[in-house]
Amino acid sequence: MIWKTKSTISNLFGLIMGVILLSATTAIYVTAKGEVDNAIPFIHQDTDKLNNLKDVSKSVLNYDLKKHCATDLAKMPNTPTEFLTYFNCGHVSQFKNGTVLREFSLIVREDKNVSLTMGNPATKTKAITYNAWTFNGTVPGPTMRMTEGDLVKIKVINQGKIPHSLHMHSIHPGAVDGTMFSNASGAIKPGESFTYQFTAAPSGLWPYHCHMMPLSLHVTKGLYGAMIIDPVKPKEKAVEMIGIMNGFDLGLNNATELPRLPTYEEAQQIMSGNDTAENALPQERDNHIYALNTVAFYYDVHPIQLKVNTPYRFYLVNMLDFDFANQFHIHGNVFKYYPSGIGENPMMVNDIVTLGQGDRGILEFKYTLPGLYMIHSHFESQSGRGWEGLLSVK
Ligand SMILES: [Cu+2]
Repeated sequence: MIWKTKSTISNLFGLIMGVILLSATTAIYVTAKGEVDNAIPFIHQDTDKLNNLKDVSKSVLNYDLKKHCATDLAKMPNTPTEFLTYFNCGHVSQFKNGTVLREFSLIVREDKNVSLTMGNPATKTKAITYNAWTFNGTVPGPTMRMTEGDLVKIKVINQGKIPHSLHMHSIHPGAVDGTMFSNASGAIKPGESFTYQFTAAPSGLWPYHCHMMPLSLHVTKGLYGAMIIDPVKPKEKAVEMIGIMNGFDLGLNNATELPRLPTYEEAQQIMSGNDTAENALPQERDNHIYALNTVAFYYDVHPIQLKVNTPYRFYLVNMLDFDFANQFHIHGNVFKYYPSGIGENPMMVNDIVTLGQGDRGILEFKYTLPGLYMIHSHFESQSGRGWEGLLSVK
């Protein structure tokens, strides 16, 4: 009962905060200069292999269409709403033996100012921005999508000042594991690149992230994203979305005890420290802002639009660092849950799932009753600091 009361207060507080933070601008992924960076190329093509390629078959193209693959590969999602349905299936080609080749490029930068709150010009509340490290300019990085059995090449180009790497969960050779024990793939020097090559398997939902040490620094700074390996046999038709639960450590020395966002002034004071060097880790690390897809309370102000009697498939990833656990709780409904997105039979039917660091799964649900429904972490410390939103079902 006590928990329920606290949670309700938290939710109300969050809703009020979300409305207060109503923003005039929706661009969240901005460059240091303030403009949206759409100029980053996402694809690369291995021209050496062109002679062995044939036209991509219709069945492959049709499946990509069903998977809602982005058609303009250079266009990046600019808001958490756009991020929900942004799936990048890479540059696709096909070998004469039928194997599908998917090529991706990820550019690492250490200079992106990402908005973590929305700000409100009416109340002169400025958005809190964070100097992030990014794959292709956004936090999280692009959601890469492929089919089990595809040959995948991910070229990682390091445009930062320190070494970075890419570690994909899923099955792959040790040589492309992307850690300090896997030679060239484990540390790409500034100005250099490395191409990670593997055959996509097994089908499921997999996080990817930089694996340089200290790991928590490279992850919390923003170098992570999701990779969906689809089964050869398509899943049942559903509207699909992706949500990555994340958080940001602002280096607060005297963290507020209340589950609320830091003010802009607090954040400015806090982030004056140098957090760009590997040895600059603060003594204690904690998250002061939590979110689904980076921006605190974003979906309170911009509810996720759903339709009644429509099946939804929600890819959920927990990329939160420092906290042992994170949660996804849905109101007014239940979901089928598939851990890691693997298998055809759900593990459970529930309205809440608790995930450890790096864990993820697929949620499938359908609303029959219209209305506004909350989604949030059931931990008050997380929902009160930004991880909550609304589903608007019509
Ligand atoms: Cu890194």
